[in-house]
Amino acid sequence: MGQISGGALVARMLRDEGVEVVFGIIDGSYFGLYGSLRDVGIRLVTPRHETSAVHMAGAYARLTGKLGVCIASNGPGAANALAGVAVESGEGNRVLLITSWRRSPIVNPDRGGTYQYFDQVAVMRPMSKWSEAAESFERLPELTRRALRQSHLGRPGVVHLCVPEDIVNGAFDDEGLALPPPERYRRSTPTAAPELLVREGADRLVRAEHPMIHAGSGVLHSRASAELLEVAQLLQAPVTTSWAARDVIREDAPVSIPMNLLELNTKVRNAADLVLALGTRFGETDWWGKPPYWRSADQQALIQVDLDEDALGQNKPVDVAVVADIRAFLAALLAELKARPASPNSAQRKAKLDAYAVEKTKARATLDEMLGRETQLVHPAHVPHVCQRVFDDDAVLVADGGNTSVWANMFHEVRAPHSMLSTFKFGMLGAGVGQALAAKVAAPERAVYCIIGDGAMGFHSQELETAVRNDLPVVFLVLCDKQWGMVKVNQEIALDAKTTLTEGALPADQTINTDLCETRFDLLAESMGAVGERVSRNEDLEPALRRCIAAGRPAVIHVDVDPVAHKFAPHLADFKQMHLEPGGV
Ligand SMILES: Cc1ncc(C[n+]2csc(CCOP(=O)(O)OP(=O)(O)O)c2C)c(N)n1
Ligand SMILES: [Mg+2]
Repeated sequence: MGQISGGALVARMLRDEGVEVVFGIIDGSYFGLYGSLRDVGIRLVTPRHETSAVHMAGAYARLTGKLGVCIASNGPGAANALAGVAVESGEGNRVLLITSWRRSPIVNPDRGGTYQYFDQVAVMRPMSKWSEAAESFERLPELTRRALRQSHLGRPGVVHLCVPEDIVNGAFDDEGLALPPPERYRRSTPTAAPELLVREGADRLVRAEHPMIHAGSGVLHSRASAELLEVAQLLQAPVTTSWAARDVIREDAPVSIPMNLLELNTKVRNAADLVLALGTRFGETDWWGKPPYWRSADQQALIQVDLDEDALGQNKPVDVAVVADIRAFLAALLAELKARPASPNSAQRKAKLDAYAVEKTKARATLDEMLGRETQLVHPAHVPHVCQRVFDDDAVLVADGGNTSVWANMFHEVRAPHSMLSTFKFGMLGAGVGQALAAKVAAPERAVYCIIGDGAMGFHSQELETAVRNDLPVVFLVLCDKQWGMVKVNQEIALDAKTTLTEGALPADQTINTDLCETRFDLLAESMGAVGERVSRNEDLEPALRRCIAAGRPAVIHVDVDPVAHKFAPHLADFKQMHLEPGGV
C-alpha cells in the first residue's frame, strides 16, 4: 500500500488519455497536480495569463484533434481564465480546464472573507458544458472520468473540473485504486450514422439538380477533410464553409467556394436545390441559412449531419436529420455513392462548377486590384499577400484584430486543411497570441505566423516572453495604424458619413477614444529576447519576413500601415448587413 495525492491521480488519468501537454500557470494550491506532470511524461507550458492558457488549449485541440488541457489556480487564476472559457466554449474547442479551490471545510458553505475564493464552479456552469468540484478523494476518479467523458460528448467545448487544495495536494492510500483505461469509461468509437438515413441522403444527393455542401467546424473536429473533398468531387457539388471552418478544404480545389468571396457564396447558396450541411449550426456568420443569402427552405432541401442533435433544424428547416460523427457519415455516404450509377445531372452540375470557377477567378482578381494601390505606408492587403508567397502551404495563419482580421482573411487563400486559427465566433482581440504559440507546440515542424492588430496585440503582448522562454519561433506581424481601426471607421461613419468618405477621416477631436499612442512592438519584442523588425514600405516587408524566418526565433514585425486605407477594409458594409436579422426561412 502506498500514498498518492489527488493531483498525481489526475495526472495519471490524463496520461492514460494520451495527454502530452498542459497549459497553465503554477501555484501552491495545486502543486500535487502540476508537480506530478513530469513524472507521467506530460509537458507543462506556462503562459503569462490564464486566459492565454485556455486559448492555447483550444488552439492545440483544434489543430491536433486531441483534448486540450489547461489549469488555473483558485480565485485569481480561475477568474482570469473566465474570458477564455467563454470564448473557447463559443468557438467549440475541446478543452478540459482543471482548477484548484480552497479546501472544502472553509468554503462549504462560504463564510464570506475566504481568501482567494469565489464560486468558480457555479460561475463556470452556464459558460461551459459541465462544471463540478470533486470534494472527496474517493470521488475524484469518478468525477475525473465524468469530466473526460463530457469532453468527448457531442459538440466540443469547455469542461471544468475543480479539485480543492486539500485533495489535490493531500496524501491518500492508494489501496484498491483501479484506473480503468479510457475505453472503459467513455465511448471511444465515433457515432455511426443510421444506414437508412445514409441511403436516403445518397438518394437525394444523386437525384438533386444542383446539390451543394456547407461545411462547419464539425468537419475539422472529426478530421474529415479528405472525405469531404472526395464526396464533393464525386457529386460535383460546390463546397461553402462557415467562417470558422475555412480551412476544411484547399481553396484552390475546383469544388471550393472560398468564404471570402461573399457574392459568389450567396450565388451558390441560392442556386442549390439541396444542401448537405456538415457540422454547422447555420449561425449568424452563415447568415442563419436564410434568404436572401440562401434559397428559401421551400425550394431548398436540407440534409443536416451533426453530433449535437439540438443543432438539427435549429436555424434552417431540415429534411434529413442525422446525428453522427461527420467522418463516419461521409465514409458511409461515399460507400453508398460509389455503389450507384453517377447522377443523371452530372453534365449540368459540371457546367455549373465550371462557371463558378470562372467567377472565382474574376472575384479574386477584383479583390487583388487593391494590391496595386499606392500608399505611403504599407498597404494592409500587402501583408497577407506577401506571407502567402513566403510561407509554405501548410503554414498556420492566425488572424487577430478588427480590420486586420478582415484584411488577413480577404487576402489569404487556404492551401492545406487545418491551417487557420482565429476566434471566428467571438472576434476576441488578443486571443491570437496564445493560439499562435499553441499552434507551434502542436505542430513544431510547421511554420506559424500571426497577423494581428496593434489594439489586439496590446492585450497579450507579454506572451512574447512565453514564446522566447519556450523556444516557439512564431512570427507576429503587427499591423500598426495607431487606432482601434474597425471601431473607428464605424464610429466616423455614424458621426459624419459624408466627411468620412470624402476626407478619409474626421478631425481627431470629433471621434470618441478611437486613437492609440504608438507602441514600438519591435522594441518590445527585443526587450523580451525576441527578434524585432520595423517596416514602413511595401517593398521592405518580404526581406524583413525572410530575416525573421531565418533567425529561427520568435519575431515581431512592426508594420506601419496606412491608417486611412486600413480603415476601409473590404466588405465592412456587408458585415454590418449580416448583423441584421434576415427575414424568411
Ligand atoms: C476583447 C475585445 N474587446 C473589444 C472588442 C471590440 N472591438 C472590435 S474591433 C476593435 C478594434 C480593433 O483594433 P485593432 O486590434 O488595432 O485592429 P484594427 O481594426 O485596427 O485592424 C474593437 C475594440 C473585441 N472584439 N474584443
Ligand atoms: Mg489598429
